[in-house]
Amino acid sequence: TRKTASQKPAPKTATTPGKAPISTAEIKESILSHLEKTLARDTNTATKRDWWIATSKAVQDRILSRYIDTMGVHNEENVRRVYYLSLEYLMGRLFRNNIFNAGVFDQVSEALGELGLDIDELAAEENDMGLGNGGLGRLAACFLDSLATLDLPAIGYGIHYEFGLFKQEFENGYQVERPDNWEKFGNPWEIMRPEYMQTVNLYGRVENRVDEKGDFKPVWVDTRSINGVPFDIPICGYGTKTVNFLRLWESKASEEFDFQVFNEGGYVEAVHDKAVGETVSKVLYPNDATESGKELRLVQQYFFVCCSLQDIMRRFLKKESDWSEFPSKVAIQLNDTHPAVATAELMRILVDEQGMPWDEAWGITRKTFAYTNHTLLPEALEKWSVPLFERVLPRHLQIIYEINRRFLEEEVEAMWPGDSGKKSELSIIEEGEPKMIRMAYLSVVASHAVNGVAALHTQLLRDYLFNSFDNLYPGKFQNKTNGITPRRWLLACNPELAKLVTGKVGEDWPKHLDELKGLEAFAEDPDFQKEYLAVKHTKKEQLAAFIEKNMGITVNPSALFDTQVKRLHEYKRQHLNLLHILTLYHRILHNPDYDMVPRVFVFAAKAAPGYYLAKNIIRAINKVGEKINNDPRVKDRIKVAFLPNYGVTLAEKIIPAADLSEQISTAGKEASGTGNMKFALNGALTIGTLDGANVEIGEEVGDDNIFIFGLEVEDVESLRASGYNPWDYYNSNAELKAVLDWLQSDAFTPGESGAFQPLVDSILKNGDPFLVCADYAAYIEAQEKVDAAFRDRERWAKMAILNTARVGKFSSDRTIREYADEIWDLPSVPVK
Ligand code: GPQ
Repeated sequence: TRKTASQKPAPKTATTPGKAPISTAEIKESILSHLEKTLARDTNTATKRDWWIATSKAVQDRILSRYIDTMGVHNEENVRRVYYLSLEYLMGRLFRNNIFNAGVFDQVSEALGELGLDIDELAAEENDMGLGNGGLGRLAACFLDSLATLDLPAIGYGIHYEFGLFKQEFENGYQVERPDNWEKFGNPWEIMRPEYMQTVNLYGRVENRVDEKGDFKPVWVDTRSINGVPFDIPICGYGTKTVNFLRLWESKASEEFDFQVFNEGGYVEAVHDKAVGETVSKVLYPNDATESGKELRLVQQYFFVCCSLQDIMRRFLKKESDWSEFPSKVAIQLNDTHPAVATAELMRILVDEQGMPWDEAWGITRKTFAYTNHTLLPEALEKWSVPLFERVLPRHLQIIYEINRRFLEEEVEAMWPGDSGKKSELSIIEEGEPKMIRMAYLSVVASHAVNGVAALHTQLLRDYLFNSFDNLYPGKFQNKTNGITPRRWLLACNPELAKLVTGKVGEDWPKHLDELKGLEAFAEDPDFQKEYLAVKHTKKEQLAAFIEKNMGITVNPSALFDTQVKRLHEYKRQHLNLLHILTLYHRILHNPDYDMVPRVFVFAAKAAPGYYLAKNIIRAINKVGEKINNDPRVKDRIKVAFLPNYGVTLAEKIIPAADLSEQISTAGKEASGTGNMKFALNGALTIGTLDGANVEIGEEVGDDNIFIFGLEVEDVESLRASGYNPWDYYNSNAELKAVLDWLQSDAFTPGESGAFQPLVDSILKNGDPFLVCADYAAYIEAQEKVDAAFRDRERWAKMAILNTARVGKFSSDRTIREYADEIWDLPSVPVK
């Protein structure tokens, strides 16, 4: 793997703004020094992993000196900060990103070249930091990048899971899950900070005491405690000096042994008991947009919220003594309802521990929190059963009841006097057996701002889920359309396109993505079209090589790469895509000369381990793909590659190579989507429904440069209201009938019939909840338009270029600016 050392180039010093003035020689020296002094290795025995760590440490050194400068400025100026609370962060690999953002890419790649090493090979040594499930976790990671890049003082808080999202393998088409021990070989980017350890109390009971003045004074007693130790990951802004950090809590058993067991000679038993406290941060729950209601999950939520709030208060009290100043220094953003118990925890600290009157504490709480909703799906709306919640957090339950009582008796009563229907509709506590706490309602009531993540989604929140709240609290609901960081999703993952773009619009676009507009002028320029298509071809060749090497499937880089990568969910309708594949296959078998643009269907998706229908869809795609890939009659017009183990790193390989981006959710179900933005930026055309941010992507790129099809939200509603029957579509569309029947046969699993019965039943017998049949014909027709457009290479090139040129809006820098201005009231603090 080591190349022969190349010729030594002239020493180089960076001059671009934000780049550290460090030379190639200095970086090289630093790498060699870390190899020896951090890893105790010499150059002869060093493995690639050693070089990866040594290089990371050399880069980290640069980042840490800026980090110290940033913290110095933030502390000295006693700045207002935003705290982002999220149970998920899908960071991916940090190596390239940190090298780019620290502004030392040229120096590092030259230094490695001189050492006979390849930067890509070293990057590949790093495990993905996969501490999240899907879009919600990746959004948090993009936001951290933008916050630092915009010089906004921000700290992310989360959990230092020992096991991130499971690794996915396929066996006979089935998804198999393997543990993701991501830190097995260490993590050069994180810093453990035992000095900031916090203690968390759980369980126990509340004693209702009365104080000297005769006032009710609840005391939470007989609790069990665990500790949280933070690990900090510096977050380096691009082209700026700001370095913020992500603080992740790891649970540790508290030092207090059970002394009775201990003294009775039960030393080993006492130590074993301790280990239970360390399970809290063991593993990320692998559900995306479904709540599971498990006790350990609630403990995780409270654990990280409690540690984070104590940390926030410790920082606040270093500079302030007046609690009324708290909301002027602290803005807390709740990434969905997962950290919503923070609202009750802040009330508990202020009222119980600081002795503050309720109303004053409530005023502070409401000014401090804001809440982002990421879904309308009922199965994803978090609810905790009251008995479970009471066992784990008895005092917090009382506080939530009191919040609810005042909310109903004061606010709801004032708006709808005497209306008990309104009270039960809006109550934070849902009546039933058992009673449930509606975490979304708690979050709305306890926050000063609530936002959706795309214009359509926010409108639907206001019209349906939170309609009465919107009437009660005019102006509280806002839209903040999601975004993606252009550093990772173009500059780093597609250096070929980045270079081409920079040649036309200059080098500011990674910080000012609207500059891409400058490409519009070249959309019809034949030379530019050629270069643009050549870059796309290069990325497709790279992906083709990857597919060949990892899956043994040969694909033609000139074929249309038709891509759907995202979590596996019925509402995202990977099975609609599958029906299209089957339709093409069916046509080919009935007409051997069927004329179609050759396509490579690329899938990647993980299914939650307990989501059987999603797993059945995975197996169906794998098995149908296997048959098609090996059927000589197809003559390579169709290839299907379902790449295992989707994650950030795989996305970085697939997205730049895509021609077509499948965004085909049932209208009204996808809150925003963010993959859709990454694809469009990299010049893939979207085939999609008018759902989530697809609507806004369409507005930006123009109707001629996107393939929109299918039912819209209103159509979905009226179709349901008029009584939807999937059999009507089945009986009247011969192709649909044929492919569904085919799926029910054993054609794709010889000797094993009924393998995909769950999938077919969900469509035909169980009422087709996501309207696959209703959208089938429109989808097939839209795909025919895609086929026609792809044949005209100039037209396609123009459309693709206009996609790249016109999606500047979807930079997460724009999103974060809006949060900072409209929710957080947070000024930038440049670090000199
Ligand atoms: N999202 Cl509720 C998740 O990734 N996980 C979740 O648990 C919930 C939502 C997604 C949502 O489905 C996408 O439409 C969004 O683009 C994404 O959050 C970020 O807002």
